[in-house]
Amino acid sequence: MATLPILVAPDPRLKIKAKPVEVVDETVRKLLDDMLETMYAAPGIGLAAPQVGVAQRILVLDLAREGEPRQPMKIVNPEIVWASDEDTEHNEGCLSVPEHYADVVRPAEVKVRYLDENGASREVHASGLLATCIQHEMDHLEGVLFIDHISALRRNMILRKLLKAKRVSA
Ligand code: GNR
Ligand code: NI
Repeated sequence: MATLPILVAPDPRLKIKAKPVEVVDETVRKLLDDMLETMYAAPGIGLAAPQVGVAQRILVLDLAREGEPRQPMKIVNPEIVWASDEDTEHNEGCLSVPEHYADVVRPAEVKVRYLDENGASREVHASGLLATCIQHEMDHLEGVLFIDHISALRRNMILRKLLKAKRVSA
């Protein structure tokens, strides 16, 4: 296993629409494991492949609290097959938008169909933080960040700050 560098906005690779995985093979399983290790090290509760520069429809999640046993979820080619009419608002952050947070409104519950690490089709009915997080990760697969859900004024302010921080550290 290995940790991978996490891309920080603004970065054109975070804006690419990711391609479906054709076969869930050993390469995909290795990436899922490396993404989990990267997510735990960050630390974060989710990570999508575009955040590590891979334009494929792959994501990992683990919503277990500190001190609880790990609950890794490995998700390939996810599709929302149902979303609730009811919305919920959550204060979101993103490992690719470090140190910035904003309230984002999304469907409160979603049913997601996906392939597991063996290529088997599965479904998960997500509510609460899992619903928010899985939709946040699926946005990454479309090249969408949580800051794309807020006003252009705030988004551009955040992007300018991140760009400036990159210039200072370069
Ligand atoms: O670690 C993360 N926390 C989080 C909190 C609220 C809503 C979404 C998230 S996902 C984020 C990790 C990340 O950037 N995933 O893409
Ligand atoms: Ni994110």
